[in-house]
Amino acid sequence: MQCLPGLVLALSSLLGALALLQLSLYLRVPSRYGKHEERLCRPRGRLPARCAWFLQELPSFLVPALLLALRSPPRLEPLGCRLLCCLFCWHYFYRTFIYPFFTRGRPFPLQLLFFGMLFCIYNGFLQGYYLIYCAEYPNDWCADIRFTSGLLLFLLGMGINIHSDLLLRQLRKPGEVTYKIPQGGLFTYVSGANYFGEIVEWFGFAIATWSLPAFAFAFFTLCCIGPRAYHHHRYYLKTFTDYPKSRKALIPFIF
Ligand code: NDX
Repeated sequence: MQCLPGLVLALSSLLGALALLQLSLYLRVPSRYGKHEERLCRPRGRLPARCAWFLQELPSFLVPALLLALRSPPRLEPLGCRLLCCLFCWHYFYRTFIYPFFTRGRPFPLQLLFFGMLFCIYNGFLQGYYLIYCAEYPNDWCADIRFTSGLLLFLLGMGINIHSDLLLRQLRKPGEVTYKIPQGGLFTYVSGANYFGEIVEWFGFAIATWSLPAFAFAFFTLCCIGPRAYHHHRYYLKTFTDYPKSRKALIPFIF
């Protein structure tokens, strides 16, 4: 396989367009899974959360891993390329093989699962293809301020995301499906602490890779889970009269 810069540009632009479509669809009405589903616990047309999240996220790990394995001759240099590709796979290893097995979430709608999988194939291909076949970094990229600051942001965001997902999980006993007020960690400041972490993580990745595909994905993440954080916030304010009034939706002290 060769690098086709036109393909990278076209796929990144389409990802940006999907982000805008996502924003226009879900700004007013939240995507219908989890606490925003209208009819709850209807088993038909749904898959248990563990199975659904595993299947949905698997292509994001598998596609770049396959591209890496298929690359001939193997690309081992420069170190920056390898590290960046590993960061992406590391996140999706967690999201595919760890997160689903601990989730206590509600069954997930099959229709959204289908679109989610398509999205993960698309994005896994774009990010993997770019990093493995196209990206060119100088040998000292690991010492570049963009790489180091982006990596720090990525790690910080990932830490916030994993910790916040853990706090959410601990709100329920096994088998429970009720919603409670999240407490602790960054939830002290925002309703969408896990989303804030994920957004910081992917903007960190974009800065570290300094690439169009990664910026397009960070923008998509913002347009996808940013509105969802806002809808979560409204849901909490409507449902719990004692919900902390100083808590913001997504960005501490600001929004
Ligand atoms: N999966 C990313 N678009 C998505 C699934 C939906 O990873 O057609 C995007 C992802 C997909 C989406 C994906 C892509 C776009 C799609 C969309 C559906 C439609 C849309 C395909 C791929 C589409 C167009 C038009 C462009 C084609 O019962 P429950 O499940 O609510 O329980 C929850 C629990 N919980 C609580 N428990 C007790 N008390 C409370 N108060 C609770 N609040 C929540 O915690 C869950 O078990 C758990 C987490 O819930 P929630 O709602 O906070 O997070 P969730 O949205 O489920 O995300 C889980 C994690 C989180 O860390 C988040 O950052 C990450 O996944 N994520 C999620 C979505 C997208 C994404 C990351 C990204 O874009 N990077």
